[in-house]
Amino acid sequence: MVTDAKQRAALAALAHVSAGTVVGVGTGSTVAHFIDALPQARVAGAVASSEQTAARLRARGIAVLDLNTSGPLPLYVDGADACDPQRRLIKGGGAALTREKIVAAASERFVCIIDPSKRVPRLGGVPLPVEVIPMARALVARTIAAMTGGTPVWREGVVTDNGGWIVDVHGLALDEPEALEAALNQIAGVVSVGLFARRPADVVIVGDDPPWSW
Ligand code: ABF
Repeated sequence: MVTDAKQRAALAALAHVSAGTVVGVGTGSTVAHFIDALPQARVAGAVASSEQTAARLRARGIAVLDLNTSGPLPLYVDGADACDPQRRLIKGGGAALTREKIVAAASERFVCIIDPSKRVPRLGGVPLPVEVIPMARALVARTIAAMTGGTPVWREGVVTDNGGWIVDVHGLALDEPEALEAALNQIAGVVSVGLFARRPADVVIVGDDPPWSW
């Protein structure tokens, strides 16, 4: 079952956590299993990539710290929507991509936990989420369509923890993920892009039975 696979990947990630450290924690159903098991790792605290994650951490008795005062983090653990052999990721299905990117950037090591369905030979099978400033939604959508030939679809009704909106770009050619990430980041009104190619994961754990990583 997918739930078991998510839990296996999450539990395997505990081996990367050192007692007494502050850990960055992502968002999503795979990470929820990690949070549930985290009390046994005896961490000093956690930096959360979303309000949802912060609430779950607090409910498990784990102190939630502000990234501005925590300093650099030794470890970030998060899920993904798709992962290629180079550990490049598409993230943002849960609309938390901007804070996920910030916490990943602040972390020395990024351990990504996925169920086997997320492992893909090349990125592009899932839409690419982009967080935008609300007033720039249509501008960003037009620009991305002209620039890439992809089809942007507004995720209507979703407001991120930062007050942003999400546009999901379908049908992208993702032959050069690093270049595309850089180009999309330059569009006025884009807050962040759910491509994690320039800063990929350092380790990916797949929740097969038994779990394995590369
Ligand atoms: C977050 O949670 C995201 O970036 C990604 O969209 C999602 C992974 O989904 P799940 O763990 O629920 O399968 O990390």
